[in-house]
Amino acid sequence: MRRLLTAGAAATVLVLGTTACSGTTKDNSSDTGGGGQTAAAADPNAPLKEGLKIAYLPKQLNNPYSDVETGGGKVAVGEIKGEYKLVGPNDASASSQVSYINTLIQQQQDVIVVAANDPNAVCPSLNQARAAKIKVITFDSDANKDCRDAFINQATTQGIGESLAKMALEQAGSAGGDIAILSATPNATNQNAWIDVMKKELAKPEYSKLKLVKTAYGNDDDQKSFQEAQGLLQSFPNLKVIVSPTTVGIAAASRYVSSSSYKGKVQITGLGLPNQMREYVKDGTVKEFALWNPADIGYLAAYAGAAMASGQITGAQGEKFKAGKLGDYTIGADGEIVLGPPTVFNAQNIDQFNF
Ligand code: RAM
Repeated sequence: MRRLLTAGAAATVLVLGTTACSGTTKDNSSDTGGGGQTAAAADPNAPLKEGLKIAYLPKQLNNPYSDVETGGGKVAVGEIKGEYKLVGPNDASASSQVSYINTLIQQQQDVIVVAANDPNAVCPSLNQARAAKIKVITFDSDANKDCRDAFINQATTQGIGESLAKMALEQAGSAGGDIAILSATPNATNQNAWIDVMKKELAKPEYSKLKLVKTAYGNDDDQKSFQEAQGLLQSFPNLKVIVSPTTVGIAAASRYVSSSSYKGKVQITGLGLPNQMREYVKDGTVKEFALWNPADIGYLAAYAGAAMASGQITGAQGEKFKAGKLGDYTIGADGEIVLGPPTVFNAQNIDQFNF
């Protein structure tokens, strides 16, 4: 089987799409930054402020992915001697985060780090926060760029979409066939952006053997994702691959398939947490999937937020800042900061990862 990457080292990485470090430093006084508001000039030598109140608002609290992500944030906030806070809804529905943002404004947080459940539903509240001088950093799932100061993207959107399509092609085998997507919520900015790239890839001649028959939504709810996986398999008897670009969906689909007659006949791939997927890789249900280290996203977001709240950066393209153990980062177009390339996990390397 053709591998996406050369395996061997602990971190097998996919280098796809563009990198984070594009752009050169511009005259910040004339730049409006990622948020579309006129920003004060950045002072890269300003000291990092201590005691910053940095609040995390993930898509939902009861998701192991969010736990790892915000765990990394907590470590970074500790390193920079800030005050860490974690709040969030129990479901990832479009408007579930609004009341939390309003409370964080009242509490006069310095930075809100948010994974938007919907790119627009959170915008009025996020802009109220910015009007109250709170820096808004999106991570994982972006909001509309007019209502945040910077976005921490886990990898390039293009790279993630391409890797999902490539893994589907590999897992479908030489004859190809029907594939389906099991996504998170219908509004999720991140999954929708990845699926858009994936569909563009599937339209290319090299993917002509694959037919996307359905995109189902498990809403990042374990039970609903399990049922949706079951429904896809029953509705499409010729299904070869389920691609799930969500850690909740891929784990639920794998659990269903691993104890069904579809095991070995239908492949599951997508984005998963190694600790949740290990048993399905070991029992042969899953051959490969991808992800990044979610802890690093939360960690990077804290440093970006602190650099912004300290006046070192404004969110303008080309600005640089330091992110502790992760090293130096440069802000790209539209206030985007890219963590790095994703890793592909398989039976050979999965035991080298613990998250
Ligand atoms: C789920 C969430 C999250 C996404 C990962 C891959 O945990 O939808 O937003 O980034 O999957």
